Amino acid sequence: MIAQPVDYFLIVWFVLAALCTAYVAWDQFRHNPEPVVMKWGFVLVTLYMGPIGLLLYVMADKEPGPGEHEEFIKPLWKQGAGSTIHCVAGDATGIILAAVITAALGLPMWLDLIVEYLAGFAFGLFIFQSLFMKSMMGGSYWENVKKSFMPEFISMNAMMAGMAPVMTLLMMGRDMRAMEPTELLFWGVMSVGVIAGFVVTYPVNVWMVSRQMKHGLMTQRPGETEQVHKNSHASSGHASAQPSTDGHHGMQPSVTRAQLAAVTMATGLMLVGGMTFPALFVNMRLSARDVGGAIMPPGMIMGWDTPGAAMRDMAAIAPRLVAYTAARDAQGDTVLEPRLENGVKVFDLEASVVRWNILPDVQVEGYAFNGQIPGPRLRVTEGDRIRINVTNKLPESTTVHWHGLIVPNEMDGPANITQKPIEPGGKYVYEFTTEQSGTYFYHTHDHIDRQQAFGLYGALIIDPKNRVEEPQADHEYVLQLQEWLEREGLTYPAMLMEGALPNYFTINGKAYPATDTVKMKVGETIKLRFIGSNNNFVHPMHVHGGPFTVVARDGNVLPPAARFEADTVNVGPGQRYDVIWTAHRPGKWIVHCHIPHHTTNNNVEQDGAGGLTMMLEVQA
Ligand SMILES: [Cu+2]
Repeated sequence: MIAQPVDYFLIVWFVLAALCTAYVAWDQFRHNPEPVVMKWGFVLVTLYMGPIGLLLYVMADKEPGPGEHEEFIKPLWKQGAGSTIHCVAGDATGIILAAVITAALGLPMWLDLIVEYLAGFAFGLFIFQSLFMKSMMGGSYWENVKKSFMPEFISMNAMMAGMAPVMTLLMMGRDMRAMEPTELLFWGVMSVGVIAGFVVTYPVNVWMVSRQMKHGLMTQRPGETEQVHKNSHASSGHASAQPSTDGHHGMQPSVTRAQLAAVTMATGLMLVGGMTFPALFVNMRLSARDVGGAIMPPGMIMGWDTPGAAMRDMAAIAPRLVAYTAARDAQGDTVLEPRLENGVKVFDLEASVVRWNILPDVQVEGYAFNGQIPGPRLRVTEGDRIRINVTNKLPESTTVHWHGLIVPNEMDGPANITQKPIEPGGKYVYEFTTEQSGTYFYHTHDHIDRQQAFGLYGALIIDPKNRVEEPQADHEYVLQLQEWLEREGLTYPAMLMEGALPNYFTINGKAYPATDTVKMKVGETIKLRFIGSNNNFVHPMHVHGGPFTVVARDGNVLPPAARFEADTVNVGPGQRYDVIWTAHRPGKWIVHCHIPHHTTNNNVEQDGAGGLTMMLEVQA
């Protein structure tokens, strides 16, 4: 999926890699005079290293003019490049195949690296290195496997020393789509890993070629068989590999045992370092199945002991999960009319992933009941029997809790405590008789810090049987608060955690200036029902233009003697306050949170405010 700017780069990269590979393959098999194993080596390496593979091919190996290949490939740096190519072709193929398989099997990263090393070594030794040696030297395949073992071991150690940390740190960084072979980013990381491996193992290969431990590039003209070729080199003298002192093509390594032991130990240490270094930064016990595909908020603390569940909890909503895009001006909190079934008021709620505009130019991904944020308003009367059919279309389990209500325990909603969570695609029926009245709300009670932060809540207003008991006003407005974290085109659950603090704030799913304006006349009253449907902050909600009277708290009407005047009320998560405000003077009177950051949109004021701000427009 295209979710980040790097995805555009990757598309360009892989188009170029495909073109480069096609060219190298065509040129190698049509024009370039060298053994078939080497032709395949360049083709594979160009596939993995894209334009860099092409660069190596034309600078070091492609015959510049007829008959010039022998002379052209003589310099040591080119021989070293050739030696590295047939090492990387085999090793990287084994490593990449193993990476795909281990991701599918869900093996932890530390085990991935070991399997990848063994697969890379096996591919390198049994296919590229031994076949190449056989084509150079003749002799039996197994003789060549034996001769190739040490050079391949040294080269592979250096290759993996470069590739392992680059691969691991990029795969398990912020954007863990890199762990999923179905994502372009996985293949991008593999390419960067191969390039890093190439760079680290190149000096080792140059040394081994200079000591005649490995062959680099060579020339093989059409019509020459391998064996004839070997003889012709010995006789005609157009030796093309690193010139050997004894004048024929046999490998006489000029290396001491001490040198070989020291280089082997050094590359072995590089390998161990490369495979353990990432464990300083990332949790290598996790697998693609644990966290693959997750994109984490910038600034989240992820240590080598951060569990996969913690990462999944704080990860962005994957944009491809969006099932419904709401209209730009769609409203949340619309009243859902029940249908009557044998005297029971029945509501249907469906939770799904939506795209939602909190401002005309700011979209978020969210979790919504019935495609709106907040979910639809349920309005019933005290004593009603109500049934709510909940369907879960989210990618994770969920439940619904009826906040503040006296209900049978199995209707209360806490996942894994009073009920089994509703699995994706599942249903659950909540049914109870309302015994209270006032301002209430419903919300998810499964992974609440994630799901409610994404918008999975709605108002539940219960009118008293006897309406005269309720403080009256000319107008009524329900305010449901929420905090959002939206960065770089992705929506993360806002949390009081490092890296997860919110940067947008909404009343009924909209940030000012997209919030509602209520029109009133001087002398009229309005009942504001504040609902702390947000997850993180106590919002001191303030009304301009004179005090209001607090008439109810958490759904309970205060007796007249307990009601009080105020102009600011602290609405904490879960709390509700009903206040009645009188319009004394004409004009634009704002209702807003008194934490000034909460009246900005991503730290910017728009039309004088932002976020948790709305307007009471009073006419004379
Ligand atoms: Cu606030």
